Amino acid sequence: MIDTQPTDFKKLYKNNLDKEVLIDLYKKMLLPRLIEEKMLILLRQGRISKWFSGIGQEAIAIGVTAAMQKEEYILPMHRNLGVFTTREIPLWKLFAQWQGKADGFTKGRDRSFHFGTQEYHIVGMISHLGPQLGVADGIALAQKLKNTGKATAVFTGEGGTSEGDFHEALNVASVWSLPVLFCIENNGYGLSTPTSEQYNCEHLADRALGYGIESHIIDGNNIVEVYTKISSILNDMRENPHPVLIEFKTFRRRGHEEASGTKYVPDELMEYWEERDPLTRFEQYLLDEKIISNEDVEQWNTDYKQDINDGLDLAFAKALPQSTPEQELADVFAPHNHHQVEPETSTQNIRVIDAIKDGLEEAMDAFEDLVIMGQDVAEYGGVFKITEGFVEKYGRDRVRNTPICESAIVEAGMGLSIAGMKAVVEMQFADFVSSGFNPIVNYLAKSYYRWNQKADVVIRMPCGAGVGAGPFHSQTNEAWFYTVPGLKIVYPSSPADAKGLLIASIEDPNPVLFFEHKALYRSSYDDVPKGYYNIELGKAVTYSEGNDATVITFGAGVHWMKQLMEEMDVHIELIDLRTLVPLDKETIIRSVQKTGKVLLLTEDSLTGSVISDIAAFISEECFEFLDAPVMRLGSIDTPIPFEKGLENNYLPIPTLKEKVKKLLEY
Ligand SMILES: Cc1ncc(C[n+]2csc(CCOP(=O)(O)OP(=O)(O)O)c2C)c(N)n1
Repeated sequence: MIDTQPTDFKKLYKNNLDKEVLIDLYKKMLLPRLIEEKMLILLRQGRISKWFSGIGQEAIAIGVTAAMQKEEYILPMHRNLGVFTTREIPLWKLFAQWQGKADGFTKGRDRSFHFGTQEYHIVGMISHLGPQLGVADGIALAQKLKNTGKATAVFTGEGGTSEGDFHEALNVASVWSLPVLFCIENNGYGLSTPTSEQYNCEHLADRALGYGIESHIIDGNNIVEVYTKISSILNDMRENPHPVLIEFKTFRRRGHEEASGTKYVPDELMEYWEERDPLTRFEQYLLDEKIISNEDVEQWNTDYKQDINDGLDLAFAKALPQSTPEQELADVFAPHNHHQVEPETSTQNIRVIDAIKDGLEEAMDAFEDLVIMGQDVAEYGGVFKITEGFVEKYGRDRVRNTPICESAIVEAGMGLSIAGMKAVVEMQFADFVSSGFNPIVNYLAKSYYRWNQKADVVIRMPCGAGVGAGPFHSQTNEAWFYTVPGLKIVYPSSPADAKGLLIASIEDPNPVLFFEHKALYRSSYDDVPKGYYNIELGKAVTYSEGNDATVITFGAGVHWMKQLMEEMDVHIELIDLRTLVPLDKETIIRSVQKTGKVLLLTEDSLTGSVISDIAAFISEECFEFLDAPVMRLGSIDTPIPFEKGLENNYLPIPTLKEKVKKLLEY
């Protein structure tokens, strides 16, 4: 605990700031304090549902925000009301957000401070706390690449520092020298957990040493210290981009959220920090120094209370969202008009792997704001050599080796998108996406729906079995994402499709998981058009016309079926979905209505697979046209074994012919 000698205010607040600045800082702290006091009344009256109080911590959010430039991004937490008020967001708009009103920042789709606003350069948190630390890295990376001389500030509680995101984000910021101000508000408790059970070092700031970054401990209850020290640190960061870790010592004076109380906090501790209240103590100093008068204080209180009441009246009068499922669905993805670019007539006979490389190169040429990030993607060219030669052509700024930290890199991709750039993130193997799962399904997927912020990130996913690589290098895990609204899923089976679909995925401002089948990388050849062209997402392709049955599949399944059809004398309509989200429902319905029999084939374990869902859709939509039950074939429900024979038994290849016969004979 720090000793701030509250009696000697002159020493405590020693400064050479102008009088106007001191008054401004005081008023900036007064406003959120008064808002909070009002919120506590409303809460008791049952007029708002939840409140995470920052009373007693205001000096941090306000000191940092006041030291930042207006166009510099801040990523605050749930107790940082002062960030929003200092950026001068209209109060009614804030209140409308908290009440879930249509005119709030999220149109009633998310609560409290879970929103961002480009207008005010604020990017609010998601509930998971840690992910925004990596997002700040991405924003700072964009600033650095564009040479804007701007810093980015991101907040976390001391509890949030225990999350892996914290470690990953600090490490990346250090390795890449990103101008991120990491602000830890160490307020004594994470919900009910005291610091002694949260971490085991004296100061969290000490951790910076391990990351090779600068750090400072600042009295978070002293607005003058926060403002002056942060101002000078930021100036230094802007001139010479580098990350800095700040541990602000403070205390959470109210419950984690209002309803949960503070029973577990010893009285002496509460009293100690009450005496060190950042607002009343500073007020006393300003009064003692005759910088302000009691009349001033009274006047500002009256004015602000009036502003708050006016804002509340306005917000209460605002309408709740009136929406329909159609309108909500229309806001899951950022709008994107596909502009067809037809392929050139000249072609080259190349493999899937070459086509992906070619497509990536075309996109890098077309979008100068596109950055590729992944493990070993720079000089080494990635483990599959897809980006070989890219560093020489595009430079290391745009082709970035990353530490092994899938979460932080996905988050950094999100940050680049917030700052107006595009990102392609290469998972070394699709299996490793589990280490970056949280930001994909909770941040990227929900961003546009929550506050209309696009997540312009393509995640490349080298996937699939058939290469004898065992349980952790062979999965085809598209189903993990299929259930999450807000993600597009693309899964080509041929070189020409891979190139055109990859380019279309990069053009699309939405998050796209782009699956690349490893077994097809070097085995599937095609005449692939040269130059830039795209293939619209959500359009299946029908490989063969037939009346006997329909087989719907994607990825390696297309090749298994093509091979089988060469062996069997059958008239099957083979549909390659190519894109799972959006799904080409029209093509599916049209074909099943025509043939009356359908088999859905997947490489994934059958239970919970994407085709299981499509099977349900077909049953509902095409029931009257069916002459046989909708059939499914997938891998068995085990992990993917390593040994070739076992892997073969796992896959549906040995049983495919029987299944097709069964369907045809039904
Ligand atoms: C991943 C995740 N785990 C748990 C929670 C529940 N939770 C929300 S806030 C919180 C405590 C956070 O403590 P800290 O980071 O110190 O911030 P403070 O609330 O003290 O400001 C917890 C456990 C969560 N939101 N997300």
